[in-house]
Amino acid sequence: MAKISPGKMRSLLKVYFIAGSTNCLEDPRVVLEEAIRGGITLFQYREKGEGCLDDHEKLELGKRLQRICRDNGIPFIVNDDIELALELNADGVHIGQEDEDASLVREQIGDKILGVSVHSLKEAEKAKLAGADYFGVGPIFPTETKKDTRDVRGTALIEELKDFEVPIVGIGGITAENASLVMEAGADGVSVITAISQADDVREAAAKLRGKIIHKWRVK
Ligand code: 3NM
Repeated sequence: MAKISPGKMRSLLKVYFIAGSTNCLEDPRVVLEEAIRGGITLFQYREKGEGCLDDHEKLELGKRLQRICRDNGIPFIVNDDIELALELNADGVHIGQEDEDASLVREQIGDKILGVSVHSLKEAEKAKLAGADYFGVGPIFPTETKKDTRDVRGTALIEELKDFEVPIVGIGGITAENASLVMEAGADGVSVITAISQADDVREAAAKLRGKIIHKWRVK
């Protein structure tokens, strides 16, 4: 598999759904299927938080969610866990600044998609040199989902990162109501946990978000 092009990456980042078992109100497989029906463009398996699955169970749920993604042509990204990503032969990994060095991860995963969370121009420069395929920037808005985030900075960093020519996805407290602000700042897409996983109607929530993003994308 050749390394993903920035153009293809930008299109995949539009509606980037992230979830694991602790985020979902019902079976994560059902939630993922519904989110796909609603029009998500990329999925990240992030098995974290109180009561999250470990070892064999984490692997098994990963396999099931990956199968659903494969059956629907949605690339499957694994959060943090490089070993799991390699074992599953996932389409990519997403790492934070607290995880392994991005250039070492790039060496381990070859041409798979590499997403890196960045919080400053300096981190972005380093991630670009390491071969990041996209930057995750957040938290844009306050979030209840991740307790150890950096300070909320709004869309300022997204605007500063425009000249890097690396695709950008915003994260943190993003909803259908505020997603336009993230796109207007220059992001290529939005990544969300709560806005989709905790919705009463997951499919409708994903479709609503997609409607906002795709509209912005077309008029850009
Ligand atoms: N990373 P929600 S914020 C996983 O700032 C994650 O890097 C963040 O969840 C960062 O859509 C976040 O529910 C949580 O706010 C996003």
